[in-house]
Order: sequence, then C-alpha cells, then structure tokens
Amino acid sequence: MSERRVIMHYDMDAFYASVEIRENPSLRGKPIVVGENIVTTASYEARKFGVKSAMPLPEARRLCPNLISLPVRKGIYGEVSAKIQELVRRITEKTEFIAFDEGYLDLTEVIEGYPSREYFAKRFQRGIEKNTQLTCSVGVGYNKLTAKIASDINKPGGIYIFRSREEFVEYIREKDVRILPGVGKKMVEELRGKLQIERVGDVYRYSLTELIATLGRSRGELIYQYSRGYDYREVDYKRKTHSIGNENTFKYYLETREEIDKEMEALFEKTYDRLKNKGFLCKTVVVKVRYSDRKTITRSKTFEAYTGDRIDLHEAMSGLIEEVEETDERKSIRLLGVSFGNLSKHRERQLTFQEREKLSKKVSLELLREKINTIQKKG
Ligand code: TTP
Ligand code: MG
Repeated sequence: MSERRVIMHYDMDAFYASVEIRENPSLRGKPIVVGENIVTTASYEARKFGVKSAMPLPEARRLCPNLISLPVRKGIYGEVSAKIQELVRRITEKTEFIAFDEGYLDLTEVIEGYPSREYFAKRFQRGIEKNTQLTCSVGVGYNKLTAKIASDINKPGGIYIFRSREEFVEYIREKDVRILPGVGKKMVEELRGKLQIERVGDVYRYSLTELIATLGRSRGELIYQYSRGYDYREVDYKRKTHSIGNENTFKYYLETREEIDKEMEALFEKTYDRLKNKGFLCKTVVVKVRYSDRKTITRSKTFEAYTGDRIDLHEAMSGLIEEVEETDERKSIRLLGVSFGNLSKHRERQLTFQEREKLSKKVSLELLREKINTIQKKG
C-alpha cells in the first residue's frame, strides 16, 4: 500500500452542545453541558473551567458554578447527524461514518479537482456550516490514523494536514502515547510500568518482537505501527447499516399491560417491515422503555445466528418486554422502542446448522485427503 492516499477525517465541535446552542441561541457564549448525571459533552466556554466529557455533573458544577446543564436529546442529534452524512455523501461515496459526529472520506480521487488540501478542507467546513450552522474540525492525512489525529490538533474549527510519514513522526514523537487511537487507560499503565514508555518516541526503543512479547500480538503490532504512522485500514464505505429501529413517545403515558402490548405490536410491525424491505437479517433484538420520570432501560437478546424469522423476532421482543415488566415498579411509560441490531444482508447470512455440518464434513474430508497425500509423498 502506498502513502499516496488522501484521507480526511471530520469531527464536529462540541457536537451535542453545539446543536443545543443552535436550537436555543440565548445559550451562545455561555458555559453549558449536555447530560443529566454525567457530562456527555461541554461547550468550549465550559471547557475553560476544566469541565469535560464523562465528568459527574456535581463535579462540573463545582468547577464552574454558572454551568447550565441540559438533558440529552439523542433524537435531535441523530437528525442533525443524518443531515451531515447526507452532505458528506454528496462529495464522495467513499465515506465511513464512525459516530454521530465524525467520519472519514477517501479523497484520493476527489482531491485532484481542487487546488489544494487546505482549500478543500476550508470549503468542506464552510459547506457544513452553511447547511447546519455548526462547525467542525478537519484533519487530512495519508491514512485514517493520521487524518484522525490531525482533526484533533486545531480544535475547534481547525484544520491540520499531514502530508508524509516523516511529517507525522516529527509531530508525534514528543507527544504523550495517549494521542494514539487504541491506547486507553489500561494500556498506558502497562506501557509505563513494563516498558517505561510515556511518549510516542519511547516506543521506537523496542523491536516489534519485544512489544508483542509484552503487550500481546494485536496491541504490540498496533502501537509499533501507529507510532510510526503506518495504518493500512481502508475507508470502509461499504460498511453496513448497524440497526433498524422505531420508537414512539406518548403524550398520554401508558399505564396498563394492554396499552403497552398494543403499542409494542405496532412498533414491531413497522420495524419488521423495514427490516424485510431492506433485505436484512439480524441477530439482536432491543427493547427500550422510558418511564414518566425519564428513567430509561433497554433490554436486548442476541441470537446465535442471523434470522429474519418473524416468529423468532416477535418472541424475543415479547420476552424482553416481560423481563422489563418484571423488573420495573410499574410506573407509567412515556416512550417505547424496538430495534433490530447486528444486521446482515440476506446473501451474507450465516450458514444454517445443516449447511455448517455439510461444510465441516467437506472440510474434514479435504484435510484427510491432504494428510494422505503428505504421507504418500513422505513414503
Ligand atoms: P466527541 O466528538 O468526542 O466530542 P464533542 O464533539 O462533544 O467535542 P469535540 O469538539 O472535542 O469533538 O463526541 C461527540 C458527541 O458524542 C458529544 O457531543 C457527546 C457524545 N458523547 C457522549 O455521549 N459520551 C461521551 O463520553 C463522549 C466522549 C461523547
Ligand atoms: Mg466531536
């Protein structure tokens, strides 16, 4: 694989918080967080006080007494996210969305039509802002790794570009190893404790074999390659839809089992139709319930193999709802949802039990033949 690819990564700035500000401009310029108990994200004004994602709300308030906290409204962020993805897809089909607010674009071919990478990046940001009133940060690299790291460098509203591996290594060698994707808390401890690695450059002291011996194959290889700017992953633009679901919020809360069952049936029909029409099979059924006090629970069941069987799926859903009924305190319900996850297209489905048996017999036969051949050759 050459380094001639041009990959871009975009990441929306303070996404949930920015959407809330857009919906209510009087919040602009104020320190806000989105989250009920835990901060999911903080506006850049709140970040100045040290408030950040995953922080308990009381702690955030201690740091920033004027903090405004807002409840999470996933539905709206999902809609904005879909709009952004639609805009991005107009640029190229070679797009991989990895979260609500971020994604990769393979620009290798597209970029030829533009005067420069900076020009493209600026234009991209302007396009997103014009259509969504939201800002994003953009990184351009020669692979996913370098693009992703680049987009974080000049946040918010920033652009950063790595043109070559040399440039990347030069930038990264003095940085904390945590800058590398996949290096989490546990790995940081191991790197420090077992190998005295703190900065990316410290990784270069060890051979690949040494890293694998200490960290295991996949983590050893990852850190060896990433620290040097190697990453061969493609922008996975054929990536599948991850789930199909429907939910319903009720003006008048549901109180009885009959009401709940009726609504669940309707949701099931709607969701099952979509699954069938799109030609998907699935492995997981998820049921979501939100009570009048906003407490939300989800229960899921995962099958061994992919299925599109109406009865199987319906049974799973009913089982989950029963589970919920047994655990809750029978409060009134304001929202119900059903979704099918772990999707697979029909033709990519897993083998049935019989098919697997047949195949394994075939494979054993082939192995046996191979063995006989080797023995004959040796003889
Ligand atoms: P991020 O892109 O990590 O953060 P962000 O967009 O809020 O801020 P930044 O400008 O640094 O990119 O996550 C995107 C959204 O995902 C974020 O707005 C809220 C949500 N989120 C959570 O719900 N829980 C979390 O722990 C994190 C990190 C994010
Ligand atoms: Mg973001």
